[in-house]
Amino acid sequence: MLKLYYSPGACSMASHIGIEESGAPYEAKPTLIPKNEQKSEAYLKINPRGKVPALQLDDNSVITENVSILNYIAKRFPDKKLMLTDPLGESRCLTTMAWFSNTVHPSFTACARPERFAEDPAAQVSVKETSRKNFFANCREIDSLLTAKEWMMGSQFTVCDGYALIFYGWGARVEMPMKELKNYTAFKDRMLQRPAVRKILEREQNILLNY
Ligand SMILES: N[C@@H](CCC(=O)N[C@@H](CS)C(=O)NCC(=O)O)C(=O)O
Repeated sequence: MLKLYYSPGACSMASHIGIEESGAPYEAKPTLIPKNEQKSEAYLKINPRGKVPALQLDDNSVITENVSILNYIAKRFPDKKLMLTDPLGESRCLTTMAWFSNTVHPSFTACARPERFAEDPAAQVSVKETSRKNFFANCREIDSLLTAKEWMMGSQFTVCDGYALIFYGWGARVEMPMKELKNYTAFKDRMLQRPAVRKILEREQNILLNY
């Protein structure tokens, strides 16, 4: 059976929602960041980078990185139509997920963990302030990408949507004015109506259940 290693509230929720939406049987393996379990000897054998998510396949091979895990899930369970299949549509889906991974997520990390980006405490204050602005600017861009759209890719729900939801929750967690972002907020409300999404938010005790 597929095994998904995740930590509640972390970026692994993108893959968690993706696999739940696929309808495939899988085992959810909590790997708690607050307890540093992602750095345990056992987990480093799964992902030597010590990060969640990781997806372990039946033959024990492991896929890491949300973009790659989500692409794999969409391709392995094509009946669920979790990715656009025409070449341009697929590229657009990957483009957005790559941007989430290489820009939006790191802007939040720099805001939450400035010590990873500057050793000097005074510089950390500046890193935190700047990255907080950068992260919210990225959330505004997501809001504008959702203009007149039901889902990130338009009328079709894809694996990109669970990924987009994470940043809304992170912004809420650090008390950014997420409700000002009208398209993003309406999208969040639509996401919460999906049984698979709700199930994962409940399993992870996500802030968005009561936001
Ligand atoms: N680009 C990676 C990022 C993975 C990542 O940074 N995961 C974080 C959680 S959001 C983590 O495991 N952090 C633990 C640590 O850095 O010790 C992906 O999208 O899968």
